[in-house]
Amino acid sequence: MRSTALLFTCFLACTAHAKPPVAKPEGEEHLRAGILRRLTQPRTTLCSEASLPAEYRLDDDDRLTSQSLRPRLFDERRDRDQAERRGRIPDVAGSLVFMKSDRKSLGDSQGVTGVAVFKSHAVDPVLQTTRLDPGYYVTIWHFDRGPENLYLGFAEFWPYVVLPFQKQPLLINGELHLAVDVLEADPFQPLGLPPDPHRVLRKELDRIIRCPLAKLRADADKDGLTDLEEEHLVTDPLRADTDGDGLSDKEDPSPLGGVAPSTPEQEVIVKSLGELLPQGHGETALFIWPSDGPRLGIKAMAGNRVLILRPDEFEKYKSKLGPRYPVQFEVKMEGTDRALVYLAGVEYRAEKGQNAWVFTPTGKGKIW
Ligand SMILES: [Ca+2]
Ligand SMILES: [Ca+2]
Repeated sequence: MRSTALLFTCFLACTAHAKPPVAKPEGEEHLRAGILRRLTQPRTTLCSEASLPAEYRLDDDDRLTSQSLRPRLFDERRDRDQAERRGRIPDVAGSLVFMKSDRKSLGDSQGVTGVAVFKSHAVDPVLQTTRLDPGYYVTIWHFDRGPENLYLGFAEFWPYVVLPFQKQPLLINGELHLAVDVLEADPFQPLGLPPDPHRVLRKELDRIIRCPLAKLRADADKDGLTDLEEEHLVTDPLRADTDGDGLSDKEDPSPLGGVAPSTPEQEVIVKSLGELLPQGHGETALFIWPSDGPRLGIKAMAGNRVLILRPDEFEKYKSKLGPRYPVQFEVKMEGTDRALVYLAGVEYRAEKGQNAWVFTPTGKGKIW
């Protein structure tokens, strides 16, 4: 009788605190339907744009329309030093645009000790090997709970460039206020070299964008990626493990792929993407690989994340989120234990040793 009562008590308590059941791997059809549905939904824009009030505008001498002027900025160097002393950003490391910690810049926020804007490739893909078009993140340091990193939903030049000078209060009434230039890249001519990396479609200087923090923070499935980040990763914002492989979207190096390799070629693919992609400088870097094959679960990729998209999904991705350049990747098998791999401009000889694949650069360009 006593054990029955205990059991009943436990049943109530355990039910109340039960964790959701572990997701089963999703079928390809279900995964694909979700990806296509999300890619056909309109893109979310959370920041509204207006003219920057005259008192916050830059002097002509300070006028920044190009990144090439940034090294001249003493304030920025000082702010960078400050950021480095603070230990930088634990989750989203990238390049610092500015950091402010004076009371005037922090606006009407309570319990906030600093605000920084960083650029990162966490959800905006690396262009093959060139790190153009990083996305913008804001970091807000809270006195009682440490730093908070929030994605702003746009990449540099798509269409904004966040200015290193910020004269206005940054946090007002639950919104982030940022001085920006509109230098909208032409999607048909996005390649080029600094200081004019893009042909500009729309140019408007001295703008301000206002981004509601509560909306930037929204994370419906509580997996640590915001709804906005998930939109750019094409993951399901209502499901913490989109591909059902047991790894949450945030931890999963291939959040749209869950299948284990079942052929030697798939083994080489998984190992190549896992080991040979160029590493970021302490930042998570997103690569896109359009593939007709199975969506492979690519584990143990230090610092990298790969989105595996079918060719038609990749076209929809570009229509929605802007032109992107997938990683160039090919595998040519020579029997079952040798292969040639061409990844991000470099050719490797892959050979299966005792239990692992070993890659050696051939020193040649691709000849097949
Ligand atoms: Ca989420
Ligand atoms: Ca997963």
